Amino acid sequence: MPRTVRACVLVGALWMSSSVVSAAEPAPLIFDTDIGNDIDDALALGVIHALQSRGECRLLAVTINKDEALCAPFVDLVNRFYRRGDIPIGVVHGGKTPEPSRYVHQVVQAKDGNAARYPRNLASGRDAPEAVQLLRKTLAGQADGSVVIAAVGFSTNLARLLESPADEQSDYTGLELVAHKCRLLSMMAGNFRANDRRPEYNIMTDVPAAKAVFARWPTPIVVSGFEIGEAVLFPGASIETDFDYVTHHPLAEAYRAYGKMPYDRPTWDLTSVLYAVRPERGYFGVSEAGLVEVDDQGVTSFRRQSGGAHHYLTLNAPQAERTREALIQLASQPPAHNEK
Ligand SMILES: [Ca+2]
Repeated sequence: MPRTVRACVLVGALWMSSSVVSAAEPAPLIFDTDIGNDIDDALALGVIHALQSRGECRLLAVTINKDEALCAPFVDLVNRFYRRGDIPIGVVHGGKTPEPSRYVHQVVQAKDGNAARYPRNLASGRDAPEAVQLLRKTLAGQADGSVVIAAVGFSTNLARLLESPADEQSDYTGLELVAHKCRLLSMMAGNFRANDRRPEYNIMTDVPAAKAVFARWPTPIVVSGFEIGEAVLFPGASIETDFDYVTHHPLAEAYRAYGKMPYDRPTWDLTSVLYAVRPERGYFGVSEAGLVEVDDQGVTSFRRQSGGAHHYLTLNAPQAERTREALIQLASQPPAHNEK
């Protein structure tokens, strides 16, 4: 057995055994996101906060792979809204999609009188640490085999992490850090519907990075393909009613800014977060083991292989209903009262 395959099998065994105890231990979670492009990233961040309030995860850091200066302040104000304004935020340098977001500006710059509607600590992403440095620092401080990464944007930051050399944060290279510290990578990426050769946005936007992650990432990867989120729509009616427990809700305001209400948006990134924290709850089916491959156009394919480290999510009609209900409840859950 080649060494890399054996390492995957060993990590896979660790993953299986640790998932049994995950109900008692909050999952240490990193959220890597292109927040600011589509609105599902923003709702997914709300879902993470709700899961943390329920004691199921602990958000260690958010790293952003959309290269736009107001995305980090948006994440910061959402974290502040959920009373967790001290969560570190890292930003990509020289990354993809620098164009302005359709919704973060409206929320970051919203005012009531002369005061910012949503208080925040960061004025600009330029004041935030670089993402790979933050990933290295965050991973170095965690227990071996513990960290779950939910990656719902391009693979820019994660590919650079794998390439990173040892530094003052850790004697490990990036690849070694991931192999030692991570338990699971849950990604929104690709397209696994039969006979559908369309490239998926997260892959297509940074093909070399996606190729590198699927070829080299040393832990199990579970992908939520385009078809999963597309089958579970988040209802605009929920935005209109379930978020009214406060006068101004940053996620509802972002959703209204993103598109003409009322509209229902696929839950792509929310599904990936839900699986990352609750892998054992049966919201989804999981494919056989295999390998995800990415071609030069960004088209993904899946090759079954015994002992392969990759799986993709599947979804039947009852699962779609359960997932939708869970995501509505979690996204609209108010902040916990006693959180920092
Ligand atoms: Ca996204």
